[in-house]
Amino acid sequence: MKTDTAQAVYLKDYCAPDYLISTVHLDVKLAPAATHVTSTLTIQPNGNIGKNYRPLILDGEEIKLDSLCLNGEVLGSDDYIVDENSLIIATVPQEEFTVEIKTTCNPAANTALSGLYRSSKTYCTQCEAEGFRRITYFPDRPDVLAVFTVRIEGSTVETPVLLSNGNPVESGKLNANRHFAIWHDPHPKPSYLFALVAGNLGVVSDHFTTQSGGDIELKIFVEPGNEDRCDYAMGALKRSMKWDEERFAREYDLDIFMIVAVSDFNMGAMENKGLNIFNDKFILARPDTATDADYANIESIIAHEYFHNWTGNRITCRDWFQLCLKEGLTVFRDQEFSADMRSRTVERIADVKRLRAQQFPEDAGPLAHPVQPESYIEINNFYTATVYEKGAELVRMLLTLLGPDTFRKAMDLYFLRHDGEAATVEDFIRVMEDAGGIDLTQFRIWYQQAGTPELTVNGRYDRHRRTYTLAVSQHCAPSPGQLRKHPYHIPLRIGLVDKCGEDMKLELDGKPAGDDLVLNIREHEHRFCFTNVAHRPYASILRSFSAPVKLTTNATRSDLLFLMQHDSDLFNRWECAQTYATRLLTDATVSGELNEVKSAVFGQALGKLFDDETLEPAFIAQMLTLPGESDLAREMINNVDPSAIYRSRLGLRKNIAANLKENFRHILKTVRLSGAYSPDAIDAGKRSLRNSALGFLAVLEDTSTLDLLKQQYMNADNMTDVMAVLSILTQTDLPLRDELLDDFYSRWKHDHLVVDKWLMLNALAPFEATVGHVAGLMNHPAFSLKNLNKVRALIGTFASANPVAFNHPSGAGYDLVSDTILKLDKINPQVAARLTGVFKSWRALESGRRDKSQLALQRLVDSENLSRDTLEIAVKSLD
Ligand code: 0A1
Ligand code: ZN
Repeated sequence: MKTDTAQAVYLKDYCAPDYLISTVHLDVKLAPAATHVTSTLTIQPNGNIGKNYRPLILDGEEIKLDSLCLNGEVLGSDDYIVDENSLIIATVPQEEFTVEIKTTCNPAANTALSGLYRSSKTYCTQCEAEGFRRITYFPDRPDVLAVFTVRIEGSTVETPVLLSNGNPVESGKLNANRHFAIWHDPHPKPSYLFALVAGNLGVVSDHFTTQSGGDIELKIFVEPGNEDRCDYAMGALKRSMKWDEERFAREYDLDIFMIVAVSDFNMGAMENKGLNIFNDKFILARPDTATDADYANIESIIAHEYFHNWTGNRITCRDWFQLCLKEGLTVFRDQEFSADMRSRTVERIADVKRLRAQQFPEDAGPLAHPVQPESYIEINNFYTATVYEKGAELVRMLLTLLGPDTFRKAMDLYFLRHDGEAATVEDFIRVMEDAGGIDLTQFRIWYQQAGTPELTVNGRYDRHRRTYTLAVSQHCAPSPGQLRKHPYHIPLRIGLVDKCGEDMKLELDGKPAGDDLVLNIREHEHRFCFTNVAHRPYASILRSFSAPVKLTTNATRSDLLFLMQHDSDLFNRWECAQTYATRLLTDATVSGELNEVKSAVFGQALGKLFDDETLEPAFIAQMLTLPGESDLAREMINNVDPSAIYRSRLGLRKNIAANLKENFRHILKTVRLSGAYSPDAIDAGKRSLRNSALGFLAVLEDTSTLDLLKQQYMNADNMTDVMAVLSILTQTDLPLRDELLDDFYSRWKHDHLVVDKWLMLNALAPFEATVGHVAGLMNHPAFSLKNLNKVRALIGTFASANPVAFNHPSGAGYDLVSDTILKLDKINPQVAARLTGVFKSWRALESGRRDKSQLALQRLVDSENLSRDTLEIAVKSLD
């Protein structure tokens, strides 16, 4: 294998650092092509090294060493070795000593966006996971925690704002239009949490009073002119701060909390201590430029980064194999926050949809890896849905197993025991065991085994004995490097619903068991016998999706239709609708024919929901959303023909639209929004229901609906309703589609975030001709390969959200994407590698497309000088 030459890093090889750093003084003199950095480190040997004397090895990459002093003495070139990746000083004192390192880096040439780079004219940094070594030589590993003091010097014209972590200490003017600022962060932190920002930025300020009375300054920095788009982000930040105090008793711990929004960023955002840096699409919002979904993302990503202050920063990771310790836990926390701010059920549905769309295919394909991997080649490739989303599900299962009160006590203990430390997943589990008084030995398997467990649950009612028996079995298919799997400890939440739709009082083997029960599944097979069951119940299995498994049950279609109406667990009502539709659509895709009767019955069941006034509009909108094409492809397992799936799904939408058109018209008349636009969850839910109704009516393509679409586009006072019209039209080839898309572009071509939406809309048209159209757009002035948000909007959307066009039978879609990857790899390997992940399900395709996607991947592997990042993903995908 070609990656054999690249060194893998193994969890089992972890060794504590030889040297610790207590303080870092950084002096950064900014200039675009030559920024000078002086780093003064106070260093101590870690423990008694004794006779096994160790050299001091510092990481460094793409920087030039200018000079080196040890305890004030200049070192000559014989005293150290510098190579591409490190600086080694062979002999250092065995008591505390200082090292002063002078280096130069080139932010203007840094297109990888790791280390110090420029976004427009703003200097900014990204140090997770291993970017700090591109700024200065340092032990760039998360278990070396130091107190940082940073002096930044720059031009008063280009960089009037100079920011770093912690609290401001001093600032002042210098000669020749230069000035400086000094920042001090009292909390010891690993280098990956270092940040520096300098530029000409506008600022929006506010403050927050903590529960203990501390006054915290809050600041959001943006490009001048964008200050009017920060209100929602600021509100979200304050809500996050309050929530973490109320829910987890976590207070903020510096005098100031800052967010900077930049338009060039590898990921969504970064939790640098006291100075979060964001991709600006997750900060900037105004009703006319951002959709409800954008607002919801902003709220949850602000919360996520803020929550990292405790889960990630105060308690950090010992090494990168512990990534899920901070990420899984923090995703869990942001999900809980969103559930409290919005509708718990709708949030849960969104979380599970995301898990299934992003993590399940990862777990089922060649890139499958455990939540805690055992090895990696490039750590940046391990910021995955498995670590984040499945990692969050594992924390949620612990909450289910411990119960809310005990879980909270366990979290208190975690903060108490590990504050200020670089901790491990094992530390976290041990805390859960100690506080919960339970044995989680078997539960640990969730962290170690890749793959999605398949759970089969079959219920059988015995009328004579009045018993209901659930036979439960679990199985997990082999994944790369793991052929045999141990059984998991699965918390299975269930209820039995009676014929009136009420939860039955459960009796398990003659003993009362409540009405909502968590069964502990630990073996390959189990049998649970419910006694004294008056009639055949409707089994509601895996309530609230209590474990990240693939569930198969023997529920009949009429069971599903009944539970869709009556289950007290709203998540499962949605799940039953999804299961019904999935069965219908996979059958239709295989047979080439949609069962009209079953479709009509399903439509009627959906129609009944409109009469239930207890249901929130946002929930009904979710019920109306059919499983996506990729969801269906995943269910079909192999021989997947994306065009056939698309046709069956459209067929069912047409059937439902025809059967429910009066209901949909009624929704448009009666579900009304009054007053000015508000992004709150209730109004957003109403808009999503209205737009879902409009979407169904649109597949009928009658002139009255086209008029409605045009009217809504023209009259809308918000981007949600505008985007809804355009997204609906994107699914058609009506002339109105091009007319409105052209109008949209000419209205918004000055606004880079809205232009991204236009690129996405263009990438989504589910027609084979879209391949050529997307290729053409790569030459449009709106597109640039150097701007990652543009690449993600056009090429990322095309490859991950348009199965029909990406999987063009000729292979043209694959070639377009692999050509782009090759070009992007030279600019930004991290993002190129991420894009390569779109090929992960190639093996499931029908043979023609399978061969062509394999060729596209092979072309990547065979190309000269591919980065380590992209090579790792491409090679593993082919394995
Ligand atoms: N820790 C951030 C995500 C992040 C990860 C890696 C990055 O660069 C390689 C940047 C950001 C978070 O979880 O939000
Ligand atoms: Zn995170």
